Amino acid sequence: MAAFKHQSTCVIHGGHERCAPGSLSTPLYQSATFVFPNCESGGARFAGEESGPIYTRLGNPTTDEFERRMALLEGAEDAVAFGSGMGAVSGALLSQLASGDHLVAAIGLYGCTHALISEQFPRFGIESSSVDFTDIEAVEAAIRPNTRVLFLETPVNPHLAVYDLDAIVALARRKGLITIVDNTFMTPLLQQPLRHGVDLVIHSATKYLNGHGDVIAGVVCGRRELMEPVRMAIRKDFGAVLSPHDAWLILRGLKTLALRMERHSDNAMAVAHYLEAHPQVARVYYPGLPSHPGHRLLGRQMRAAGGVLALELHGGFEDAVRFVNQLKLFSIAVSLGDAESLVQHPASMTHSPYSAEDRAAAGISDSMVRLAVGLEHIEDILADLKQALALCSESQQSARMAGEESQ
Ligand code: 3LM
Repeated sequence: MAAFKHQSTCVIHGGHERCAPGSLSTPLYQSATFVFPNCESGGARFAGEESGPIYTRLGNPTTDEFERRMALLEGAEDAVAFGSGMGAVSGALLSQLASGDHLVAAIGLYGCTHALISEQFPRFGIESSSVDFTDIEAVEAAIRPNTRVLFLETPVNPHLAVYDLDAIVALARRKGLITIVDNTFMTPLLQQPLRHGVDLVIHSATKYLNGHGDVIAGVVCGRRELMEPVRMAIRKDFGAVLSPHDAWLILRGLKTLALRMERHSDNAMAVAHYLEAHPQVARVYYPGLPSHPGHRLLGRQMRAAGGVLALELHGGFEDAVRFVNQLKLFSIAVSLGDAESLVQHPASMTHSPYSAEDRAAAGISDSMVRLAVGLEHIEDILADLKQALALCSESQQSARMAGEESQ
């Protein structure tokens, strides 16, 4: 695979092989199966003795280009595309774990990942412990003789805690464990976990990689020896395959990833500063802010802080709901990484699969609001936040006055 000096070139050209008619855009091979020139050739392809497509669940030329581009961007030997981010999360984990194994997972993971690990895996004899990965000694203490994997997101969905990849990899190597990192919030443009020694990297490609809110997809990246079972056992036999049309859309979206990540990060940084200085805002969670404990890792493992942030208002839960409902430019929707700014309430939406106790232990309060800052002009974004906070303050004041009158 051709390597490029700059990732901003790789997002456009990485893995592209020009086909005979010379089309600039990657051709879409919207075909479930592929015709063999003869019977011997078909058998040779199944035996891995001849290259060439067989059947789209096993590989497809359009999807292959997405996988080559992702491998180049993450600095991996190979990448395997999945039909969703959860397909990639479960695929990566199941490629490493079997009945009787144990994994240590970071507290505060995307809600369905938490449900997969804590509710589904025990049905198959896979146990887990949930630990704060900012405390490396606690991670070490949770490791058992049957532990195989350390699993984390960094920054964490939704409260943006940042975990130290170098420290976690050092511990994993000492203990002979596999590290798996969900890099969805950063993309390889802002963070490349494999370069820190992580073994497997996952993305929900639904988010920034595609970037246009019209695809559900995932991808796993890593070295060939670990990717072989992901491709040939997990995706082939479990079948969470990506549609070639969706791979084509992601390849198109990827071309602007460098520009988009810069704009998302700049916009989110400005929003974080604005909110941190606002009297109605109790707390802002964004690693770009010097007040954030993960800020020290900016520059060392993250090139920028990305487009997602969380906040809490002084008024608590009711104020949070009022604030979300008052926003006009921000759409009330789960997901992130789209051109449109989105707002959601983690406790009742993305992180509702947690029990109330698990959510509290993971640091996800009922009054937390998550913003996925989009690509709109920053003045329009700030104006929307300002008007929503002003309306919240007005309704707080009238509620207080009504309370005083009734006394
Ligand atoms: C969300 N997250 O709004 P898909 N890993 C991470 C994620 O954030 C997600 C996945 C994996 C959200 C989705 S909630 C119903 C909407 C860090 C998804 C799973 O399977 O492609 O959705 O990815 O935070």
